[in-house]
Amino acid sequence: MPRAAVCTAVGEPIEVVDVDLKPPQAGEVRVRLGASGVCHSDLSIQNGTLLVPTPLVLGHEGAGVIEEVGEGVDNVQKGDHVVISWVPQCGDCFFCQHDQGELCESANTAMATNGLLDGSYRFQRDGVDLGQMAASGTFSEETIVPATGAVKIDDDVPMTSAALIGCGVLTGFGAATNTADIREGDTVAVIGCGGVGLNVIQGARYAGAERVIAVDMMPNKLDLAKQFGATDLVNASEGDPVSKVMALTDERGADVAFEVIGLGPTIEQTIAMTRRGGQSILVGVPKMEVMLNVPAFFGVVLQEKTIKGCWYGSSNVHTDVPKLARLYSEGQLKLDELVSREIKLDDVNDAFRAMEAGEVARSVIVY
Ligand code: PAD
Ligand code: ZN
Repeated sequence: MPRAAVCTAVGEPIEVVDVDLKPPQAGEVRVRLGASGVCHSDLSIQNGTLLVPTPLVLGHEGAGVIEEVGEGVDNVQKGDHVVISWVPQCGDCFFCQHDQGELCESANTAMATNGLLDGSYRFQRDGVDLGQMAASGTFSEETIVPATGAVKIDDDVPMTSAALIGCGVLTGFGAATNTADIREGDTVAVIGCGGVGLNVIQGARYAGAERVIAVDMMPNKLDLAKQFGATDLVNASEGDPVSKVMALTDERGADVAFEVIGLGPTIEQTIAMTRRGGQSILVGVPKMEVMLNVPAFFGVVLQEKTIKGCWYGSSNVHTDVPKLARLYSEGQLKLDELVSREIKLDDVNDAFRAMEAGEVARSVIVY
């Protein structure tokens, strides 16, 4: 009987309780979690920014060890270390075949129901079905995931670091290296330097950006941004960040600007600080009712700006997860520096508080 952190309803504190877990069905695996990062998207379900059916086991940024495989599973076996992908990528659907596995159709039912790929549930609490966030449910000592959502990595990557690859790193680094087209010598701006934004910064430097202008309201986040490769720091609590970025770029704007918070006003700032002919990449997940207010002619057409959404760093998890693990082992990717504090599953409510207060890059639950 694993212990798991359950979101019972929007606005309610998370409850850490014993739950039942059914055995894996065909094409599924049971994973004993080693660690799980606490991402803003977990908080967004608890506070109602992201509206999904409740109750459910939260968590979608995890790594662990395969304990049991269901019928027909051949990509992993018992004892393998895996990163959990919150978009299980089937490899066969239209999107996977068009190199856009992050949009894999096989994940649609799971996303809508918080169940597994067929919409059925593996977790129960007191005989009542429990969903699991994005076919993951990593805020649990154990979980069942589709085998296509378990990606094998080398055993030498510590669990705390491996877990972060599963969302914040894959999304942020991928936003810079896959979603955007950053050229050697570019100037990039990043609004929001949390667990995801810091990875956009290190990804942008990896992609060849010469200057990375980090924008945040918290001095501690700007210090971290510098550690992750930012060359210029803008504190958005001290005046309009758009004019500051314009001043730093000969009034032209950034070649590529990223929004990594999920707020209407900062999305508009991101588009405004993008240069003519440049790219605005939207990563942060806004409340569902947020609409963009951008002048279509003067703001987009005349200026030939590209405004592009980013889902899961436009990543192919089956190739990008092992690549990121390798970059980490070679010392080319910072992961340990993202771990602000290691916590217990019981501390998840405090991890949400610390995230809202801007105290942490990532809290990581260690099992
Ligand atoms: P986080 O809370 O760690 O970071 C957010 C950062 O934004 C913090 O450093 C804040 O200080 C900063 N911030 C807040 N308001 C402002 C402001 N007005 N101006 C400047 N800075 C500000 O969150 P995170 O990094 O875990 O996640 C960031 C977003 O990315 C969030 O919306 C999350 O849901 C989303 C996300 N999207 C995907 C995807 O596939 N698109 C994947 C994972 C996470
Ligand atoms: Zn996430």
